[in-house]
Amino acid sequence: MEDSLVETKADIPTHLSLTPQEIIQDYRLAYQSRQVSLVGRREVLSGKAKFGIFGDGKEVVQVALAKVFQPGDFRSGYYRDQTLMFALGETTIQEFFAQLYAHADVEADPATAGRAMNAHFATRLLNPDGSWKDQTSMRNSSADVSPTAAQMPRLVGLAYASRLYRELDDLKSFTQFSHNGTEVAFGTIGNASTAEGMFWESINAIGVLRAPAVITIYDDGYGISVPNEQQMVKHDLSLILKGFQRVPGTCDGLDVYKVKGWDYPALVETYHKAAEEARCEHIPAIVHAIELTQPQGHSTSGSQERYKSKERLEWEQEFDCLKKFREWIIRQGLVAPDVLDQMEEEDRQTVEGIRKAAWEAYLSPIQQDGREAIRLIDELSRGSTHAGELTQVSQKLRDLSAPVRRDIMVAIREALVAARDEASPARSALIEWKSHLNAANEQRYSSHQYSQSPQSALEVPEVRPIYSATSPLVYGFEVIKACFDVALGRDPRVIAFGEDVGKLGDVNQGFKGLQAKYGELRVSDTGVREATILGQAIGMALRGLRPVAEIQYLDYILYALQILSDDLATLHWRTQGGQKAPVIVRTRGHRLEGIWHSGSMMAGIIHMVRGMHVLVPRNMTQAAGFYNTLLQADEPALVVEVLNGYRIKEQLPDNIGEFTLPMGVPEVIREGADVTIATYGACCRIVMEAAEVLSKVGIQAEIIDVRSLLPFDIHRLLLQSLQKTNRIVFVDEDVPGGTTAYMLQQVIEGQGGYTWLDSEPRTISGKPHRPAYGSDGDYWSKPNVEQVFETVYRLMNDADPARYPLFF
Ligand SMILES: Cc1ncc(C[n+]2csc(CCOP(=O)(O)OP(=O)(O)O)c2C)c(N)n1
Repeated sequence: MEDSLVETKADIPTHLSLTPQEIIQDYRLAYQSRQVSLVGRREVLSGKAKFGIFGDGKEVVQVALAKVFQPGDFRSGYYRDQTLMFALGETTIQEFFAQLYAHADVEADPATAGRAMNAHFATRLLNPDGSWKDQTSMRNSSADVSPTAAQMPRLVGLAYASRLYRELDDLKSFTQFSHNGTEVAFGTIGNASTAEGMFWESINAIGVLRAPAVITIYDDGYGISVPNEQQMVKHDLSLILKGFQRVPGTCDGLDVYKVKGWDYPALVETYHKAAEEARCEHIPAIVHAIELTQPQGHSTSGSQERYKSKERLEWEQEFDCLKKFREWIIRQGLVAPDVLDQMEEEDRQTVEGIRKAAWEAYLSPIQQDGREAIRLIDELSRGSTHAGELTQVSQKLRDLSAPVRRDIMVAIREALVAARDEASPARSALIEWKSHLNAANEQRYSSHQYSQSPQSALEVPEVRPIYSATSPLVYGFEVIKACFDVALGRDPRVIAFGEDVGKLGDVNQGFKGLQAKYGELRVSDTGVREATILGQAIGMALRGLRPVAEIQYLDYILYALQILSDDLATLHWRTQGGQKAPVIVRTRGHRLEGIWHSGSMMAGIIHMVRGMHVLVPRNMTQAAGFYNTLLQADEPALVVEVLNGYRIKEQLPDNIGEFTLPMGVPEVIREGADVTIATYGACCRIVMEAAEVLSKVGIQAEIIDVRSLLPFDIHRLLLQSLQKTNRIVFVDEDVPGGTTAYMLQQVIEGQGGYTWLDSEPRTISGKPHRPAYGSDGDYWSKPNVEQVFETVYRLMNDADPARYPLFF
């Protein structure tokens, strides 16, 4: 043990006043959890479940941790936490098995409704109508994701929210989320996952923000097969975490505890200290739980004998935390061994009983659907000339002892193919029932990608901007600033942060002077750490705040893209509406100068963040309208402002804080009858300029600013324009086949635009490489007026060469 690390004691601390009953209850819970792992693995190996990952070997740490987890606290953890969730009463053993079987019913698996893999935990933070529950009366868990360490960024915000609730007086009334910031956010992570950059970025951010997080590292020496020697310098996390260690008496840094993961009394005391400091003083902590084991290996898809030595496996048996816990209980004389044996036997039976109930609950509705399919197919076969074939189809289904829903759909399809030449009431009944099944499964697997609540962004009523004779002409950045000024003044939950957002008011001054006006906690600077800026926002939003998180340039969103994609965008869907994080991500892009300040990789983004709204306003007034809409909604969104728009003057609406822009509604910014040009963002200016030139040669282009890529043109305005012009061109700065191809697919396939085309649809995009530097680099890397003009003219020339002869 290093001197500077807080040492834990081996004896049961009397001041914790643990009763023998409580200790035995902890043991039994840990024992039951071990049984769940053993039985769970058996279920996978026997084919009832597809994959299993379990928390065996980590039980004792988790029962100790659960003791300090209070109502209002949050967990951000990973797949090893079953014992913690059982101990908190937030996941039942039956729910655990339901998830293992992929029981797609939110009643059976309230965490993910069968949508995520097994051991992906979450509590339901929302009422069925999408409104928040009272978090302070529940023990809360954010929803797990599989990528290693991806639970860490959101932990930053979950913990930091406590600081905001404590230090901002205007938030004191939000007692549904916090009681004076006394809530602790508990993170868990495996030793090997600490090799991820996100772990270090998060630890650093938590330390800098003085966010009350207690992070447990379960150290079992391996990451699947790779030992610590190949994971981290000095093979010992506590050693390398030393630099983060708080100097006693100061608030700077984290407390780092190192404790044996099988040593129950030491663990109890460690968590008691760590949680107390975090809760009362907002001092974060890391608990490095060492000497842990993995009795069944990493998961059901491999065997640890292939990579662990005989000596290591023997050591693991000897140091199994349950074995050690049991020995300690007996040594302490808390219970006689034979009584403990009897309790274990009872617990084994309990777990087996629950498993059985979970399996039956999972299978029974599917079997019921199977029986109905068999009945309808048998009905169809009566009097059919294909009776033989149809009977075979229904018999195949009948023979399956544990059908899945796919088997039923396959049988229906086979039956309909067999009876394709025989129209009959029985066939119609089968077709009707098939659509009923499809609709049910659509709901089962695809609901809640976006908000279904009355606060959906699509439900926010449109309020038009009001202009008067006195509406001033101001720079674009001043429009943004005026909008956020109203938002911050109106709602104390609105918290803005990012690199240079605080003192400077962002690099383009959209928050100029607002930190001075609203304080350092409302408008803040952050370190240069995009993934955790986003994580900070997710955690805060999960705790009822309204973060506006800034990524300084669109180009740098790639650092946060994994968290955007895996965590934020999937959150509502992967919990089937159980959680939401209405984060507004603000960034700027498309056009400035050079390779990493003028990116417009919109297709890369929109394809990876389905579940979020992606808005691409062409000027700052439009951006402000989107912010006003989003601040009334309960959904996450990304707003990409146009980088070169801050110094362009716009008229400031009189109702800058109130007017709203609808999502998914394009705007016709120039009318014309010959060709439709769909574009967005900075390209609007270029296309408008090209349209002027086109008009000089007799071509009237209708220009539509798409404004919102996700959702896209929900009222089919582009189709209406195409019906008029019969020609369409898509323009943007992304790579060829990027967002232009997406828009083309939406209109030509999605809206059925192909039937209205008189000319081939065209796309105009940037080059496949990144934008080159300088004005000429930009001109030859991105769409320009000449290119738009020539492409559209050629289109018209193809249609009517006599009227539009080539002259270039
Ligand atoms: C980003 C990412 N890379 C790789 C994986 C595959 N993977 C799953 S678990 C794991 C090892 C994790 O080891 P550790 O953090 O020690 O946790 P343990 O499973 O041992 O509790 C790996 C590499 C993943 N899920 N995510």
